[in-house]
Amino acid sequence: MSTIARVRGRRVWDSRARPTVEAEIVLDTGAIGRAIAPAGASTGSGEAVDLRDGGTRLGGHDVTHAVHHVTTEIDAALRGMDIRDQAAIDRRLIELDGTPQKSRLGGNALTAVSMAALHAAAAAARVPLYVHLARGRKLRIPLPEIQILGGGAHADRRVDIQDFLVTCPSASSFAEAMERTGEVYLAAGRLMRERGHAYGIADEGGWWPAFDTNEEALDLLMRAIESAGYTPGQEVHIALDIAASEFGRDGRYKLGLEGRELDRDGMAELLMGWIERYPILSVEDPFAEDDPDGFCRFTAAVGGRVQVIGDDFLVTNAARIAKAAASRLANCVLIKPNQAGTITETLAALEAARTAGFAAIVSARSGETEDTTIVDLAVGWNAGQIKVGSIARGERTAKWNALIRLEETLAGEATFAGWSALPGSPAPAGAPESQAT
Ligand code: 2PG
Ligand code: MG
Repeated sequence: MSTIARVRGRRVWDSRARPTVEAEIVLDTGAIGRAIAPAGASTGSGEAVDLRDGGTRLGGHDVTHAVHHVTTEIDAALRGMDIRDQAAIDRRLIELDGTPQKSRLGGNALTAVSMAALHAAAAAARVPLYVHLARGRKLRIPLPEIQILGGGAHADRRVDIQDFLVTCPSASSFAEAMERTGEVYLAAGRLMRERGHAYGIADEGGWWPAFDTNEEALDLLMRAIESAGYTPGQEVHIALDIAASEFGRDGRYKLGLEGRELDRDGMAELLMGWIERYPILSVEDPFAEDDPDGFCRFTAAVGGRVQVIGDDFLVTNAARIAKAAASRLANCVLIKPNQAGTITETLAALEAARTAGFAAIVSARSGETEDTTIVDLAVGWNAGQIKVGSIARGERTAKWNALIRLEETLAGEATFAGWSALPGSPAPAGAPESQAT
């Protein structure tokens, strides 16, 4: 048995030039686990809360208190614990924090420590993290959803819709899906330049959205797919993250770019019109987190042919997912470890999704680092899908390139999830059972 000898926090930097928390766990054997907490911009009100220093320094985003908690209180509480017992470690973190949304010690502190514990356990077992997580279960290489154009809170609200993504379930491999996406991304860049609009990129690496309407962005994406030599809806499909909580409240949706306000029905009509006209396979957060009715009606109308994802609304929370399942509010859930705050709660959310018959997408945040823990979670837990932002910028490519390597390593053992990852497909063999990791 290996036990925790020391836990240490460190202030490092994320892709938005903001400080974030790195945790390092050293075991009595000398083995080390290390992980970095990511950070969201379009956050759900129910998710674990990052502890930020506030004030004026570094825009109030500094994390010195959260880092201090890791090195003092958390270190003292976890020393001597069995590294194999992730559930007990996470329970102790939750009890130590003592608040419903982890606001005392910080969701950022807890996420980093919980993920570091997972890495330390894998290091102690001398296996890659995904192997440690898989426990002999059959694996799939996840289907990626990849951003081509940014928007919403990740691009100064230059367009209302947050993510214009592509997904390639018809690809024969992950590597092929990436190649198709790369062609589309480059074609979109060429088209933006031709319009005189290649001004740069948004938070997650997608092209900066210089458009007059949301539909203009969709049209450009269609043309990019075609100009890359693909047929939209065959080789390449469209996925959207509406992130409607950012502009919707009390059943009203303010499309700032187009200067109009829609009610719930108007919003549904707009989205259903897009689904008719564009090869959209997946829609995330089509309604705001305070609008379960909008979600339910939308899922009832299009859930048979489109993946409807709850993100801000479900916040990687098992109880919320179970409730959403009962009212058939969505058919897919986003899984973000730092929304839950610990690995054990993240896995519970994934299990709740499985029980509900929902598909699942392990997701990065808009503020990211080189940390690739979510790649191991997606593969080891056989989540089926992954979303990491665009195909550009190192904090994104760190994850994609790790998956390229894994697909190669696991050739013959793991197949590319492709269509099987989408809702309505039979549950994958080897779905996680109720155990800590
Ligand atoms: C989302 C994520 C990632 P953020 O809404 O799905 O795209 O954004 O991390 O800002 O919540
Ligand atoms: Mg989202």
